[in-house]
Amino acid sequence: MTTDLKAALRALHIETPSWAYGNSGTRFKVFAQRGVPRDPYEKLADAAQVHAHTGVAPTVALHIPWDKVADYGHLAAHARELGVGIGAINSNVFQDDAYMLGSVTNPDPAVRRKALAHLLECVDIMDATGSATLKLWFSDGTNYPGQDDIRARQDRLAEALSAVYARLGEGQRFLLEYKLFEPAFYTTDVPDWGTAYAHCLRLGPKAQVVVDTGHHAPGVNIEFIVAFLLREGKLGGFDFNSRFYADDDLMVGAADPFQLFRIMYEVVRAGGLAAGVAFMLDQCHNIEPKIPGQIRSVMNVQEATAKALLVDRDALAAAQAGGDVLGANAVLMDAYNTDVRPLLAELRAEAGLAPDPMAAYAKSGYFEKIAAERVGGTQAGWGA
Ligand code: RM4
Ligand code: MN
Repeated sequence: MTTDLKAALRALHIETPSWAYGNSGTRFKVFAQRGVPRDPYEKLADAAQVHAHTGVAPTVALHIPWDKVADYGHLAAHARELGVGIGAINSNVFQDDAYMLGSVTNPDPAVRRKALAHLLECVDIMDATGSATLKLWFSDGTNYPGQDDIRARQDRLAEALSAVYARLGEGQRFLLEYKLFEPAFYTTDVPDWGTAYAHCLRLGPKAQVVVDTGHHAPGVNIEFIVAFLLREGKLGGFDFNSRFYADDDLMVGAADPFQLFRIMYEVVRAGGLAAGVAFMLDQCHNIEPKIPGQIRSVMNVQEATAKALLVDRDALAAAQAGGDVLGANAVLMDAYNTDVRPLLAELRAEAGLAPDPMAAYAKSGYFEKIAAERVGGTQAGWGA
């Protein structure tokens, strides 16, 4: 194996979300699991385990207010002691009663001011934690035709985004996330990548689009979106997860590892591994254990990336230029069908890690320790 391939895999960093470690569920039931963190400090300790065993998950995304603490500088210092750093700050303007008719696009200016104040508070938290990335997802939209003025809501959105943009400091950026529906069912104010892209384009280089892989209609070609946004310098990052139906938030690479490979190939093709693209997970482990769920997800992204890096680009270009449809397809499939697990095991061994992170975690005794220690108190959840 070439040293370039290994260097690229070593440089791949996958960010895990604090909310993956807490209890989550569906609107029918949230099942409590043993050993689940009771506060953001314990979530960071769990995330540090994922990094300790995989070696490629050095940052953790926070969600505010789920991860509200009195002193964010202290939380960031705690993360550093555990060997991890604070990644993206995720804003939350979807769980307050005031937001029933929207947050930044609400017809009531007082609600819009409240939502904007929260977004600006998230930038303060970036300053305090050293985070460079703000993630914006708006549940805003309408349920019935005529409910509100579609165009006016875009004006309100643009106004809020430009206020947040103006507040960003040196080296900070925001990522605007789109989602086709849910919780709004008639119109969504940021329903697709085109809407997110248009708003970001107007604002400038500190505004980029984030692609949550679960936020598309069935059948949408996500790798096309990725290729397009990368070409325009507007792909800020991913929220990785997988879906069978809608926004399922299952483990990335579980539903469709081939799609993940095709996405990662476009990233590799565009030099996106070294272009500041954030590779984040946005998942909820409802029935599976959480820390192993994150470890498995990180490994799935690594495997897809390794396969994407294995694509023989020269052979592919030659087949494409010669109009060799089946030959070109075979080049991609050869890479996809390669078993990269031995290569990744070797890479881990070279880094002083156990070759199988799942087994190493199971053997570590960490789960038994947290299950015994974390009794009493309120387990963290996703706040719904
Ligand atoms: C949303 C969106 C956001 C995530 C929340 C929990 O659907 O994907 O990225 O923060 O869910
Ligand atoms: Mn997301």
